[in-house]
Amino acid sequence: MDIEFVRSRFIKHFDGKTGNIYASPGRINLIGEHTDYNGGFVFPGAVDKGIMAEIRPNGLSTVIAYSIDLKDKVEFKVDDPVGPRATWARYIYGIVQEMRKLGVDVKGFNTAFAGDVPLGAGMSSSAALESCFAFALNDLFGGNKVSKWDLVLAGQATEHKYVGVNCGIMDQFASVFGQKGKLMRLDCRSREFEYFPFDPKGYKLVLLNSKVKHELKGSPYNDRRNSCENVVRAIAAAHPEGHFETLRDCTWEQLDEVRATVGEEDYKRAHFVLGEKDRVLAVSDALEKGDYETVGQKMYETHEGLSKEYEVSCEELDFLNEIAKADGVTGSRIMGGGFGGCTINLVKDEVYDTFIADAKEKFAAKYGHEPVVIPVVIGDGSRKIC
Ligand code: GAF
Repeated sequence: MDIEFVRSRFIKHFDGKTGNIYASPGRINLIGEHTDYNGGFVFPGAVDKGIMAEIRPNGLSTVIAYSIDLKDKVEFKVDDPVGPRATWARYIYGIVQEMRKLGVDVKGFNTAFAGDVPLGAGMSSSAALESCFAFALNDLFGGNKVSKWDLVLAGQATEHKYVGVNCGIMDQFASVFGQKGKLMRLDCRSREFEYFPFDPKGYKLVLLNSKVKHELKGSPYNDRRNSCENVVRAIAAAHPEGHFETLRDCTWEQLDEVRATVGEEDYKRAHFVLGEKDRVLAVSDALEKGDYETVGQKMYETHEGLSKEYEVSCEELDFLNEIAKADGVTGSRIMGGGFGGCTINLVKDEVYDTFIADAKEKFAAKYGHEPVVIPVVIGDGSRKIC
């Protein structure tokens, strides 16, 4: 992302003065999908792509925001009870509201921002936007008194209350806490996490963007979460002596006990989540031993579960997964919420070129366009640039 590009647009669309520039990344996730809102584990890392925003307090009580990519300008009062209609502006509005609740005296500001995370690719462009503004407002108006975890939660609350996606905490966590060259294993129940340096010799991580637009808002994402919560409620009712908050607190046996009560669909969803929790732990062990074959095998298992049990795949992503398998790619799976977006692939150097060429050719022959190849570079989290 080019600082001069953002600055030139900020100068052009406002009064010629410059402000501070902040950046926040999108994320990848090695494994641990749909586990965050189930109290499980995730394994994300920030990427070298994200959102960059220039911001300058304007002495008013109005936020004037310009989206460079969409060429759209929106204004709203800091204390407006309703907020703007445009979805992109609601992320900024939500962050303003949540930061005010955290005691930050947010005043009016001008901002122009741009992004290089592909939209709808499942790389969390929205979390990048939320984290960028949460970090910036904390710096500009809050003397950096708000903790990083509260910035994460402000982003999540924005999704829930102002956008309507009942997401977990993985994306905002990765965007705020990311570190160059490191993945992070986060326990979403305790919020404890560890950094894992990730530089697998002889392998590459690459995303293939199917360009099927993934859109969580109004998607069955919230239905998946509801299914998981139904199962927890059923298990809690069957075990009044226990304490069950999320599927993390439930065992395979308890899940089987309530199978008839919850029905096959909810059962399948929860079955995937319990399996995914175990897979993340297996991957952590394998990474510590440098055993990338096991990492890859678990990635394929996750894909299978996301496709058949959680049912968040689509034809195009299953097709990319099949090509990976046929080409001897070590691991491949849908990444992120699903319903489109990317596959993430762990590829041995010696099969990389063949795989990429094959994926482009076969996908284009079937769907009329090539998938976009995005080599993964693990970058830093939210930061002030200047
Ligand atoms: C989306 C959500 F925003 C995350 O919280 C997470 O649930 C993910 O889908 C699936 O793992 O990115």
